[in-house]
Amino acid sequence: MAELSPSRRIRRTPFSARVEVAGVKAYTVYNRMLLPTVFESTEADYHHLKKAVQVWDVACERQVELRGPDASRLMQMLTPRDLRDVAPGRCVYVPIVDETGGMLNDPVAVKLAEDRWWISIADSDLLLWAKGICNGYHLDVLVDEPDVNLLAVQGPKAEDLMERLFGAAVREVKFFRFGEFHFQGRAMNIARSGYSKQGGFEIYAEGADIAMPLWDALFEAGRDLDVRAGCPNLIERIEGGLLSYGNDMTDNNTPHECGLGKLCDTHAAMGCIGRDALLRVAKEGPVQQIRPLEIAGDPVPLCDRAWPLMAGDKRVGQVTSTIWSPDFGVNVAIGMVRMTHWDPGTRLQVETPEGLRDVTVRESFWA
Ligand code: THG
Repeated sequence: MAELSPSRRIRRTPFSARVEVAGVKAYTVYNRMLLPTVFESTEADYHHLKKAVQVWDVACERQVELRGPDASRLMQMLTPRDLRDVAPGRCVYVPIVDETGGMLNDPVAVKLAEDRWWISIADSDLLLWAKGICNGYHLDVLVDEPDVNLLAVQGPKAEDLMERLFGAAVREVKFFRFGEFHFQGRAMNIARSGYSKQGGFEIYAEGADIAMPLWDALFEAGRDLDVRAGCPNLIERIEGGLLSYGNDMTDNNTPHECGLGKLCDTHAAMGCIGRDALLRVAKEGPVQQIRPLEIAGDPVPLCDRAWPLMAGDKRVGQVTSTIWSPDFGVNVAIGMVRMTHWDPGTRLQVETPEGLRDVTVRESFWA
């Protein structure tokens, strides 16, 4: 493939200079910002992630800040997840939907205070939607994108590394909670979360000036732990069933189709835009849903468009994420499958760019 021409429209992150020194080999663009995708190779990065610790520049997961007396009210308007019992100090994975119940984003919402949230967004312009709702409803909330840059520390040795910088208390942070820690006199929120199933933390670094000192300190402290620069790994995330907005689902899908129906409490989520639309699908149930799929044969190419999923000559869905898994010795995949064909064990075929392949619907994701 051709190279990506750099320009102001494609934002660098405050970590990009270090990412490049670390030997990044490929980037994608996410929220109009650079996101590394490969360092050594996708497979080498994967094996290392599963046994050591990596530092990921995920600053492209921008924060949409809601601040003001109506912040929690606005947050609840954006999502069908019931947020009434969410206390400050918690992170929540929330589907964000439009007036038709279509998915606009699937961020992690960070509740800083009753009147202050950070929405850690996937790849869509949620800032514009939030500003539009805020202004249209005359809410008393300031909506903006603060200078917060997310750095993830992922892998089985993440705790050991984090303790060296932030002290033993970091080990006490529970899954999807965050606490305030200090680095070089600067306060930063650190959550137990991240886009991998290997465990780890996410550091919400405020102020671009602290980014490189933080990066350098992690590498300095983690030398004997074999700390390396990494990034969300395609193999590991498909094995773990982590969804990718824009790939596995778009605004054409409801949360129920994405398997996120369990996060929706459409009755309780008063004020949620799209509540009426979702009450209908919640009652009837979805007619298609995300499924883990196994593709037979040799390694398939990466999926950069929806591949038709066929039962004979009938189209029954699509495959949207694929890769060869070294640990499981099969092609792991994620797709959207019509209800007539979504039972585990169902045998289908997929039209890859290199021809037809046999597919089996799986019971569960691999990891
Ligand atoms: N961390 C933060 N922000 C993010 C991501 C992240 N923004 C963009 C993108 N990733 C959003 N998508 C996801 C998808 C899955 C998860 C987090 C963000 C995730 N899922 C857990 C799982 O499926 O095992 C648990 C979720 C739950 O509590 O139910 O972690 O990675 N800050």
